[in-house]
Amino acid sequence: MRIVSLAGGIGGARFLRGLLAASPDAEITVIGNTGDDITLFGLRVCPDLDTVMYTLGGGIDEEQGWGRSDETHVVKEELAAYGMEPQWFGLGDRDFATHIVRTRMLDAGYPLSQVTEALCDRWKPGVRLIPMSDDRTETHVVINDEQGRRAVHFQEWWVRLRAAVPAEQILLVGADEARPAPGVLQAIDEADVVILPPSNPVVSIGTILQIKGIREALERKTVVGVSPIVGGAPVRGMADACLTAIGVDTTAQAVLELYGSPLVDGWLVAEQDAGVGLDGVVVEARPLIMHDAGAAAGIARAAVDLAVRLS
Ligand code: GDP
Ligand code: FO1
Ligand code: CA
Ligand code: CA
Repeated sequence: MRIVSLAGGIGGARFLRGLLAASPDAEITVIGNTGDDITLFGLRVCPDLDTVMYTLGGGIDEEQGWGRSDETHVVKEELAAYGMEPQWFGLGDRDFATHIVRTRMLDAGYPLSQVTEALCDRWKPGVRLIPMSDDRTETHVVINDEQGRRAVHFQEWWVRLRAAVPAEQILLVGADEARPAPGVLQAIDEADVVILPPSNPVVSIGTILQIKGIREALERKTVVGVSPIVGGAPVRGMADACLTAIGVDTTAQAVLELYGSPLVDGWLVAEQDAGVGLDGVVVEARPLIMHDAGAAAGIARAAVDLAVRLS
């Protein structure tokens, strides 16, 4: 079976680990979000691609959910001693190596999709990981605080400001010109089923859906989504601040309506959210907390089973 899954960072990666366990014989293609990407100290950092690659490749900091296991921060401390900014984003020593390799390859002219493939040669994530686009896009957030109204990079809003300053607008800079990376539309066309994991509906899934042609390709497929919102709150992180910014309630119902039909054909919600519904969508309620890899596998199996039944 051929499965395509979109993915952001932690929520996507943990779900994918479950999907690999639940469907060991499937050919899985992951379309990764690159809206979180940022250039720091001259290095291109792709947090969501790296979170997927490290999680599936066994190199993730399990507790934190992002960054490398067994990490040290000597370079960060030395940069800070020089007064180098920004100091609000913590790159670890091992992680730095990934960004150095990536940046060298990008500067040599390789597209991000080929760079990602090369990085995955080391990590062997067990899936084909493709960035949503080789064209550079970045999520920026319009805020209004004591320094006035301005746009900041998504990471500055998320990490430095902890999404505590209300977002007036969230935009994907470069979206109009960005094309899907090679292989993205073909993988979707050839997929038996498509899964939307419980990733951030605005800055992970919503971002990927903004790349020209991706939503239209997905609408031709059987798509099952897993709600990242359980009992009216994100399971982890600050997705509620992102949803509020685009005028969407933090509920499993509102996220389903945001994705909408005909995009979504099946929707998994938590048991306390039973009652959610939308014309044209089959909704199932089941436990949705990924306590461990086994729980994630159970959720992934339920998503694939529903998709197969609907296809
Ligand atoms: P990020 O890029 O690291 O923020 O990760 P994603 O965008 O892939 O996923 C973030 C979303 O995952 C958040 O909105 C969480 O609510 C959701 N999430 C995290 N853990 C779980 C879980 O165990 N169950 C469900 N249903 N959602 C989860
Ligand atoms: N998240 C933080 O909250 N603080 C950090 O200093 C930080 C550094 C970082 C470095 C590399 C990386 O791949 C991810 C990193 N993250 C950090 C996570 C990341 O910024 C966000 O959680 C996601 O981009 C949001 O989806
Ligand atoms: Ca992300
Ligand atoms: Ca559909």
